[in-house]
Amino acid sequence: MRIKVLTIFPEMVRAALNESIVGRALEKGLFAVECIDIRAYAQNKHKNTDDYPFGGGAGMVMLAQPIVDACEANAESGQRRIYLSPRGRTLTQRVVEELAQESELMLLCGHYEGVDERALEMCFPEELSIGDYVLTGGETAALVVIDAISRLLPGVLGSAESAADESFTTGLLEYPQYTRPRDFRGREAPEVLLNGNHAHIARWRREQALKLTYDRRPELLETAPLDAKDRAFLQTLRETPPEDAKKRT
Ligand code: 9D3
Repeated sequence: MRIKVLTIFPEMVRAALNESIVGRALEKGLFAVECIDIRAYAQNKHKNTDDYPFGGGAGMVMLAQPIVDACEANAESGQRRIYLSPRGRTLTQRVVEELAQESELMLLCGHYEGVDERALEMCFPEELSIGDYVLTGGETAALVVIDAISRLLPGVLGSAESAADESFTTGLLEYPQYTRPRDFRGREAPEVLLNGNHAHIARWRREQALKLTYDRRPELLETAPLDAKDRAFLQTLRETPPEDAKKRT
């Protein structure tokens, strides 16, 4: 897959992509990201990429011309073009899975009060939000999209990591994890994890995942695949009064 990111902050996007698992995957050539500086396509002498909104109002609007020129200069056949925008459809793992099937993506990062609508009509038929909160611009949203896509591409995660794609394969929140030391400042790791009974460990983890999901995201239990044992365990939770609400959201 190749992803082209149109942005007025190409160095911000590049810097973030050089780190961690995404950075390693790019180094290995498992996918490619090209950051395209919209300002390089500005035609006016001050290299402005924005102007005052027609009709008045707060803030600035990104000019159509540099965006459309940047898009046309970087078009590829079969390219899927997406404008990151708070008014887009919301990103979900299902959308990420769909995007991970594409071979050519172009992401437009907006700033100021938005982008001249004509640039969107001409080049970006699709809009995508990463959730209902307000960012300063689309760059961090593009990074979220790229991060989520990258971990689905072949070879990016180790086989162990990808097989254990817990909350989206089990449909439940993940069980708690512990590592050394056994006793951290008087807090013992759960005994069941230390004695090596793998059947007990698997059941304990499953029940922890069920309890966390029951407490925090009960709506997930309606779609998660559950067996008779799971249902029996959930019934015991429903019959037990809640003792600790502090971790609830
Ligand atoms: C005046 C109305 N504002 C919308 C709530 C204007 C506005 C604010 C901030 C328009 C764009 C932005 C910058 N945000 C993004 O570019 C963005 C975004 C977001 O803010 N939330 C969730 N997903 C995304 S994707 C791009």
